[in-house]
Amino acid sequence: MKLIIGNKNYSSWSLRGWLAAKQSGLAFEEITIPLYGDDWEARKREDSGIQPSAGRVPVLWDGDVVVWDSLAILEFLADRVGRDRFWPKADDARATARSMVAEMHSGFTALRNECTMNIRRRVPGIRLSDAAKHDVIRVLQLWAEARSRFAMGGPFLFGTFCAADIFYAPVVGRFLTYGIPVPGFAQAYMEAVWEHEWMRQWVAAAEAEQWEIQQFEGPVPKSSA
Ligand SMILES: N[C@@H](CCC(=O)N[C@@H](CS)C(=O)NCC(=O)O)C(=O)O
Repeated sequence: MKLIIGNKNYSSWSLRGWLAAKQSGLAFEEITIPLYGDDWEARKREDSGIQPSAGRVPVLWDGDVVVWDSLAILEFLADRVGRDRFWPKADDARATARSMVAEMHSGFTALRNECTMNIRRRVPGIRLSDAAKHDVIRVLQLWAEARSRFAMGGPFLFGTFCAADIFYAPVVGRFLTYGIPVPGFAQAYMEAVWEHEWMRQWVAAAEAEQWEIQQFEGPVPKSSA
């Protein structure tokens, strides 16, 4: 299998696809392509690896079979190796995990737009719009519910590392980058994610990348509080 991803520093959907590939336990070759460089628009048109996704990453190739979009990649891999590797076994936990993943995949637009993933960066004290503040509160509510109801077996949302952690890992990065204040239970969860072996690998690679995307490096509005 071959997984095409974007810059590890900036590409949150790539991180999800990559963590899903790691979680599958299957061997895969990883190809990183720099997003938004001078030749990006041309590459989107011409690179056959990312044509099926109209130039978006991540894209997974399994021989001639192609699957794009982080959630489709995760589900494709779950079909290959078994659902239990990705999703909690109990119906109520799995229903909650699936709902949380779907909500992340289709929502949280304000948070995503105002706090773009930038693993290397630390700019604490960002001023968020009301919509983004609402997104932060919603994330914390979801984490609290998962941790209090289903996380008896470990430090992650549903105990052991699963699809929900894969989908919320970039949010952990965003909270760290922009210094979003969180309660203690969330801090402990964020530490567990950041210390996970695969996250350490991803962060080290992001820090080693030389590419800079200027549109994601500009000043951020600061909170006066
Ligand atoms: N819904 C897609 C989103 C993929 C996506 O927007 N990827 C971004 C990188 S994080 C991208 O490829 N952007 C390049 C572009 O749109 O030109 C997924 O879940 O994979």
